[in-house]
Amino acid sequence: MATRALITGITGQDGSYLAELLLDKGYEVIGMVRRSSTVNFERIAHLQDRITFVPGDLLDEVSMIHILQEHRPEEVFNLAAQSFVQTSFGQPVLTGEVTGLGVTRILDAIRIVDPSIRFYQASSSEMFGKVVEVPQSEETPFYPRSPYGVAKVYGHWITVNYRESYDLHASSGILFNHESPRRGLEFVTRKISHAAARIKLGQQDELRLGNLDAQRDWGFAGDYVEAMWLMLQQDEPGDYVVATGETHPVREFCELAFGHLDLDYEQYVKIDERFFRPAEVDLLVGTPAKAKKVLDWEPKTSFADLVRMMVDGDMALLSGKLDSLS
Ligand code: NDP
Ligand code: GDR
Repeated sequence: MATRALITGITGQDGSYLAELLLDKGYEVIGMVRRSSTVNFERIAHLQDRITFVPGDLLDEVSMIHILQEHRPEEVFNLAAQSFVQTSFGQPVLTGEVTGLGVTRILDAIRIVDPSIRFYQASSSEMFGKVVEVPQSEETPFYPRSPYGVAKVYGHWITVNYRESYDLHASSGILFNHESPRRGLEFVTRKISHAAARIKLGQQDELRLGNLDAQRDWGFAGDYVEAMWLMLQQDEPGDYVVATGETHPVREFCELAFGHLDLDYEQYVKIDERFFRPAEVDLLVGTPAKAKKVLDWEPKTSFADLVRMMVDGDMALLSGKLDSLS
């Protein structure tokens, strides 16, 4: 019998890569999707026929209880969230409801329906926020700097609490930024790769960005979903930092992305106050030592390869060589 897994957030970047990985491993994949007036399956178009879609929402515990009762998954990957930090400043309550309390709703549905279900929570390096320690590990104290980061700290601790209170096999992956050609256009890496390609093709004149000095530990999403899966295959649940161990400023991403197209980013990038945040996370760099030791996981894609992959993806998409990035 194939293992059954439920993925929330399956229409997102990570959901698409995780669905691919699980299907390749012979899983039966159930994808929870929220109702919208237009279909947004762009990232999973190529997998659509192999996934069972079920309607549900992290705002609605009843929907999750029904899904678990009806589909009886053995593993649940909670990837759904209001995941954009900038939006969390404008919609702090919604972000708390979805990204924070949503985790309790799904954990509680598991406790009620079948506490033997293994659970993965998509925690985030944004929980570290202000620099307290470098590099950041599973032991580094949290100091979130946005409503999103605060909500993720709640989601992380409620996962730990349900593990300890109800003996759930609940794990939390503290993932540092991970990107891909399927990244949402509002995130800085994809905003840069997409704009560089448009500028190269004469479709755009300039790119407006905020803080170019922020430093991030950027990896490839396709590598990181493997770590999510590995966490649920361990005898014991746990918390794991998933990162590359390298950090780069936004400016360097610009330099490499434009440089890959023989362009000088300084001629096109303009600083725009609208893209600065009320509180910034200046420096993130994680140590994946525990993931390496316990999960035998390591990132495979270098920073330079990631930048090239994203720019090449956008060039292919914008020049009509690809219909979609799925
Ligand atoms: P995306 O923003 O690409 O995807 C988010 C997903 O959540 C989408 O499928 C979205 O559905 C769904 N969603 C949003 N609100 C709800 C809701 N109320 N009920 C049900 N589903 C909802 O995120 P990523 O794929 O990049 O990230 C996956 C997870 O990992 C998120 O929890 C994110 O916070 C976390 N994370 C991401 C990192 C990264 O660098 N990518 C790093 C660390 C953590 P729809 O398509 O309908 O909007
Ligand atoms: P982040 O990703 O906030 O780290 O959260 P994002 O790509 O949005 O920002 C990274 C850094 O770039 C700076 N920046 C800009 N960011 C955006 N989006 N747009 C701009 O124009 C711009 N200019 C500069 C930001 O200030 C920031 O410092 C991502 C999300 O995927 C979260 O869900 C996840 O939890 C974390 O990564 C780890």
